[in-house]
Amino acid sequence: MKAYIDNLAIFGGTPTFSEKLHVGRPNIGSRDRLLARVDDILERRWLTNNGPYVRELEHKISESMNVQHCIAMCNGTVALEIAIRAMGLSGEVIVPSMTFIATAHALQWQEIRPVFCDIDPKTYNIDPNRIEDMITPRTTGIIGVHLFGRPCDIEALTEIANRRNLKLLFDAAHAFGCSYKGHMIGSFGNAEVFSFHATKFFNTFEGGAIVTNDNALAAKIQLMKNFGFAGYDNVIYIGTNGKMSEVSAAMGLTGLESLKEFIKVNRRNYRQYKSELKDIPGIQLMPYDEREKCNYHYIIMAIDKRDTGVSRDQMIDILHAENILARRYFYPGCHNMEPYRSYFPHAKLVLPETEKLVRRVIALPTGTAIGTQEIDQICHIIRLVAEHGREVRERLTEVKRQI
Ligand code: T4K
Repeated sequence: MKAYIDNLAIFGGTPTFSEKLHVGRPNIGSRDRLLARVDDILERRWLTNNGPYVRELEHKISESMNVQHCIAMCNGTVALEIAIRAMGLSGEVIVPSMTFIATAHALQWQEIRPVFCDIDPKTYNIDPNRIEDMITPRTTGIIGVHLFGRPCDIEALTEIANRRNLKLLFDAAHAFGCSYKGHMIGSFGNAEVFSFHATKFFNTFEGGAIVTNDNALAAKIQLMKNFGFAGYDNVIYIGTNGKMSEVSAAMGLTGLESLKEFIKVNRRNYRQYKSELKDIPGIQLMPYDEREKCNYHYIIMAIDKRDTGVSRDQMIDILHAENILARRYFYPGCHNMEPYRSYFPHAKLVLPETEKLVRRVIALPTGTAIGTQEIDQICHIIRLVAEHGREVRERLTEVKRQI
């Protein structure tokens, strides 16, 4: 372990890790079970188009959430696009800017204007108290994002949506396996959308799903994800290709069998980070509500530069030099990226909390690819830097001057 800031890799020391530690290394279940399923697929010669593994995965997911319908998709972005279209959203839709760009793009792709709403700094989720100010005659819906797996204020959002006659969709990309007031995420709003991308705690290589209790909506989504085909040679609707392949479903079914283990490891990592980062001035770990079901997939640390002496970006540079590839999820916020930055140059004026948070947070490595020793070393570096923040900052300025 490094005892002095002189030993930090950014100042010429040897990096703590010889190989890069990533955020988002995939969780992989039993290889034997997966390969047996792949063998089955090849034997059957049924590779995609509503195959038996896709149907089994959909059934298992809807059952686990107590939801009527689960429609598996090729990825979370296409699932969002299809859900938005099937729900009939148009004009303007209110969304947080503190999210992955796909949430906004899924709207803009269909020429629907995302109207960015600020977040609650305590939850990092869309602030229900700010939504009504953003509603105009063109508003047709709200998309809540359960950011980092922590549910939005679903009750408040549902109340606003009902009262103002708006549709309500949840981007639940991060919230597979999480609950809200004892009910699994998946059964709220008009529909909820999951991502099963490789970097998510539960993955199908690429993949996603829409879940809903609305029979008519589910029927529409089924058509839309398969070009609008209602049978051979019979297209009755505009559609696209959103289908999940059998090999992805095989990965999903295999992952489901290890889901409890993945959560156990994530929870162990979270608790270790929580205990090792506690009482460091200016460092706050994003807490999970352990009374609910959580997947503990994201380890998010917020930095208050006034107390640590170093900024979030300086901390990132220091960690990267140690081969800890921490990420700035979701900097700089959708409203600061194209095309939104050009379309709505003044959006930041109504997003003060988002503007602050995107400059403060860091996602740290976790998952089954990270061990307790590695977390120990990561926390040690963070503590060393934060406790010598002023000196570190001065040295960084010196180094910059010399370049
Ligand atoms: N809504 C929200 C709120 C989302 O967060 C997302 C996706 C979506 C919607 C859309 O769902 P999808 O269409 O993606 O299903 C990643 C993911 O690509 C993206 O799925 C995810 N959110 C987002 C939060 O993270 P990047 O650009 O950060 O990924 P990338 O390629 O830098 O990978 C992250 C790290 O993971 C890398 O440092 C290396 C590691 N990695 C990655 C892959 C793909 C591996 O070790 N193995 C791998 O196979 O976006």
